[in-house]
Amino acid sequence: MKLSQQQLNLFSDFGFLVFRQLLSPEEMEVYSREFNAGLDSWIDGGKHDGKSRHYASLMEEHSPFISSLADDHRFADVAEQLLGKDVLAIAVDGNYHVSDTLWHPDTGSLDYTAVKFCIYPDPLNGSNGALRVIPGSHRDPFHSQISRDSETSYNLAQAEVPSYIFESRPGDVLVFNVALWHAAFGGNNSRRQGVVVYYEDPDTPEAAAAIQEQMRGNHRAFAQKGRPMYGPYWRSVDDVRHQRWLRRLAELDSLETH
Ligand SMILES: O=C(O)CCC(=O)C(=O)O
Repeated sequence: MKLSQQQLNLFSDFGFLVFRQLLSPEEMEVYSREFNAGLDSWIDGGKHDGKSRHYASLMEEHSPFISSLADDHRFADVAEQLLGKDVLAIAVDGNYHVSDTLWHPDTGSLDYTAVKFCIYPDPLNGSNGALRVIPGSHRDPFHSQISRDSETSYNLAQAEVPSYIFESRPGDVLVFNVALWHAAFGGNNSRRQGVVVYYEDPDTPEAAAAIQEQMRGNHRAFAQKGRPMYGPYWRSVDDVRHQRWLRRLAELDSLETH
């Protein structure tokens, strides 16, 4: 899938892009089924209690279609074009979100770039938990100026902070630069969100160090769940690009969960 210059400009300046109906209704049916099977397989007792956020990897045998999206040209090729270079597929996972997600970016470092594709298997709007993003907040100085405390800084409730609201139907996908500030308000207690995440393949010491630091955090989260981040299913994918991702992560000492 080849992006137009306009799409690249939009992503560069505003930090996100929307693809309407990137996944077909038939694909979303499979997505929805595998999503629940994959997430529930990580829950003792097999059922989300709706009390706290649950996230789990979807890079396993319970969710082969979802896992394969990381290799799919609609995602991997697009990530390469958005970052303008080779990328590394880092994560395919899913969340049952509970209530609001407050404003935050996904990275503490602007030394590396990365993108996150968000897939919501249920229709969402501004009042029931649609993702919101602050356009242009992926770049400094704006990125660092934004305050998490909207009440004190802007005299605004979190949900009143100026933003783009991603109203979506199943099959719509939003991709954002992980430095972009984002949030969601008004969702129910099992709001489903799937993601596919790619980091740039680093070619400076600063980017490599920032990625290694981020990956240590990622692995810690899996270690707490008692599982490796990258299991046998993900490692066995027979695809040249996929195997390069694994080799490169190993070189960066970021493949194994210790
Ligand atoms: O609640 C949401 O939909 C946003 C989740 C989020 O913060 C993220 O994907 O990084």
